[in-house]
Amino acid sequence: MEQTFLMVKPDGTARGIVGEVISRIEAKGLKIVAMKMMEIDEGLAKRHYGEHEGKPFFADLVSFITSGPVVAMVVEGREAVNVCRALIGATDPKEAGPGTIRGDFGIDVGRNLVHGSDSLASAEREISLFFTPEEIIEYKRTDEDWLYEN
Ligand code: ABT
Ligand code: MG
Repeated sequence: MEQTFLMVKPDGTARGIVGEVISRIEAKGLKIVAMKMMEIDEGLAKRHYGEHEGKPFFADLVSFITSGPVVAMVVEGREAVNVCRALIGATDPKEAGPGTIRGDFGIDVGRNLVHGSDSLASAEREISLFFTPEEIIEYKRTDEDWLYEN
């Protein structure tokens, strides 16, 4: 099983789609194993988006992600990284397909509602930025035997 980091960004919390995001994760069969609402400070924002440091949109990105509460999660499941990216949709909501979170709820690339780790290595890095090991909880979904063939 893989774990990935998923986060409803300040635009998503402000627009009241936290429940919608959680519902889609649960409906897909993925398991939320850690979750908290929090405010991101500048230091954490810069570490989280470190790969974009120096790019023209970096300052806006940091001020946006620190502008209001986010809901951070660790999501577990088979190929969870790719499955979550598919649920979220393309980076630019204008191009994200209908049925994806960004495709259904967003328009602008700088207001794309949800973050999902883009690789297993990013997932490990981002999970450790936001959660301690003790905050990640192990439990069984009762439908696991039917979600997975083996
Ligand atoms: P994140 O989940 O936010 O990391 O988005 P995603 O991985 O789909 O896309 P990347 B490339 O990591 O974008 C990070 C944030 O930067 C914003 N962005 C990106 C711009 O504003 N302009 C750009 O040209 C690009 C490439 C979009 C992403 N988040 N926000 N908010
Ligand atoms: Mg990214």
